[in-house]
Amino acid sequence: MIAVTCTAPVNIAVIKYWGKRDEKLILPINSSLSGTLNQNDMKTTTTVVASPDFDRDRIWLNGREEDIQSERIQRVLDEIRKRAGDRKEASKEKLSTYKVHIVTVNNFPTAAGLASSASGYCCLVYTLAQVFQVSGDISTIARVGSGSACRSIYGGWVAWDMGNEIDGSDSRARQVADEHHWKEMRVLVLVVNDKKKETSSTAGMQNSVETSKLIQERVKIVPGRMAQMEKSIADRDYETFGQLTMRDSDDFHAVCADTQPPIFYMNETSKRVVDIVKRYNRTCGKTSAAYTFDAGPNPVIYLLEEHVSPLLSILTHFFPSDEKNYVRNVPDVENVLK
Ligand code: 2P0
Repeated sequence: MIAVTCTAPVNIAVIKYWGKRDEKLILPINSSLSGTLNQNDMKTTTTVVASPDFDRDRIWLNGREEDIQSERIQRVLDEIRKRAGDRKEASKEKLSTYKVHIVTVNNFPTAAGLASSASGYCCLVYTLAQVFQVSGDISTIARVGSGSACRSIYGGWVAWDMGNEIDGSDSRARQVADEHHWKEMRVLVLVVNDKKKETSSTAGMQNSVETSKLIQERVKIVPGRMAQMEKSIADRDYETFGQLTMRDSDDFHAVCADTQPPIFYMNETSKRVVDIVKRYNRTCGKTSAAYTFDAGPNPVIYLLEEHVSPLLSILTHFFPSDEKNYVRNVPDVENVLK
């Protein structure tokens, strides 16, 4: 029996991935770039036990058994088993026949637009790779679990190059700068809603590719933006980094609104945070905080350490933690419509 436990953090994109050219292999229509959060913050922890005595594969997510036959989990297991024993030729055949029991937990809300599939599939693939002794680049295996997961394989700043090959072999993650490169950078994750999102990323991006005209414009813009973003990170140029981050988030949500039926991930609270960040930057006389929103209403703010305390006090002034105040200030649509 072999048992391995690993953790993997979430990543938050500053150039967003939205749209696939191949649904099965998970090949994107544009490259993307993200920061991987610290291991101690939002993360997935996965334990894989492999044994010749198990009669079938099983998986538990946050304490509940899930369907192991899910297409994506099967794809990941197939890829891992194909490459099993890379490190030790002798055990290859035997190892790949072992069945696995997988236990995985997130320490943050699952499927609320907080990149849970990114850390989840990254952690699953990384842990399986240790158990089955897989060597080499495993970001392409994480990618077939969930696109954004390939970026969590590395720390620091990570690009997912879209690639050109039809088999996806060059659609993989690449570390742009490691976690020590921009020491003053901080990330605030503001949870305004931890419920499961209504439109999954997978379904949402498929609809966008099929119905949005704007997405075609976005794919033309992204290559230039990726180059500028990489340079701003290399130069630790916050002004450019922050402007590009907010612009790309705005463009991504414009594409969502241009989709049929339109997708609105941001809510009134999200919009108020955008306004607060813009006003904060005006007061500072320069870009000092940059918001970005994924497929959900929760704002993520990239900012340098010196701005964490002042911005947090402004945010807690407008959004006091008292639940009643929060509801009064920002009415929940469901309550209003009752
Ligand atoms: C990103 N998102 O770049 C973008 C921004 C959401 C908005 O990657 O179908 O869960 O599993 O490949 O990876 C969410 O997409 O979708 C995502 P699949 P995934 O972080």
